[in-house]
Amino acid sequence: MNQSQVVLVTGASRGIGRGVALAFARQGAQIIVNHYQDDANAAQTVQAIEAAGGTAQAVEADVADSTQVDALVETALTAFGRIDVLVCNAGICPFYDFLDLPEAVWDRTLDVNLKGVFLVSQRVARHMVARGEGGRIIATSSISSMMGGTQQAHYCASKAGINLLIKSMALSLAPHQITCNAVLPGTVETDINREALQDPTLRQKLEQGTPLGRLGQPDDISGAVLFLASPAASWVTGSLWVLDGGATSTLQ
Ligand code: NAD
Ligand code: RM4
Repeated sequence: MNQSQVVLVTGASRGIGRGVALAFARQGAQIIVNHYQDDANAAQTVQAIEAAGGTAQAVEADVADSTQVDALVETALTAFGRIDVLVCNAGICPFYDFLDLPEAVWDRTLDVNLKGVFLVSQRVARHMVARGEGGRIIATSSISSMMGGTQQAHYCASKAGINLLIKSMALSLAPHQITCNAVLPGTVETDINREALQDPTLRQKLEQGTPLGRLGQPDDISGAVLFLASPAASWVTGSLWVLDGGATSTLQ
């Protein structure tokens, strides 16, 4: 049923976005692999998608820049004719304590993580509305949208913003049968936290705080995204889906 889905995944050159793109590829989807300054990894994602039976094109664009976002959506529509599913996944997490947090890092984090979801979703939603066949928008939020972090005030604020942006979009776009949902991953091992996770104390604390006993991998997230893009989820909108091995269900 999903055989011919056209899927735009932002931040798909590596990590969770690559995992999501590959999961769609295994269903034969056509995928736009967005990234920022990550050509070599994006090329590898495209190769892996093609090996898995999908079709893909890499498109560099900074999701925080409206001109580049316009070009991204135009390129996608020229290449594939339509966008059925948008996965707003691009994100950054520069670690700084609140007292040392530079204004420029606050601005950039909010611009990429939150404004980026707004810009890409608005452009793609306008296309979906004009096309009149509904659509799916899925954002990668985080459990950090529900809990603070000593090194992550800016990141937590950006992810909390995504949650209510998604719920508000769900209301505006429901008349057009465009569903809007977010997944909220716990700690997933990717480049975003690779250095931080080299600290054995932090790693042990995170593992012990996860009832299922291990950190996440990109494929622990992609199944939920596929479900939200599937016909089975046609009545699901405005939902925030925690995927964290139980980490936010325990006080430990
Ligand atoms: P990652 O660093 O491996 O991948 C980030 C991706 O985003 C890359 O493809 C990169 O090119 C892209 N990107 C960065 N800035 C961009 C920009 N300005 N414009 C377009 N693309 C840009 O990290 P990841 O862990 O795979 O993160 C993916 C998403 O998952 C992020 O939104 C992150 O906040 C979220 N997340 C990650 C975790 C985790 O523990 N890894 C947990 C919860 C949520
Ligand atoms: C996530 C998660 C973790 C961290 C990443 C960078 O959203 O909550 O704290 O690994 O952010």
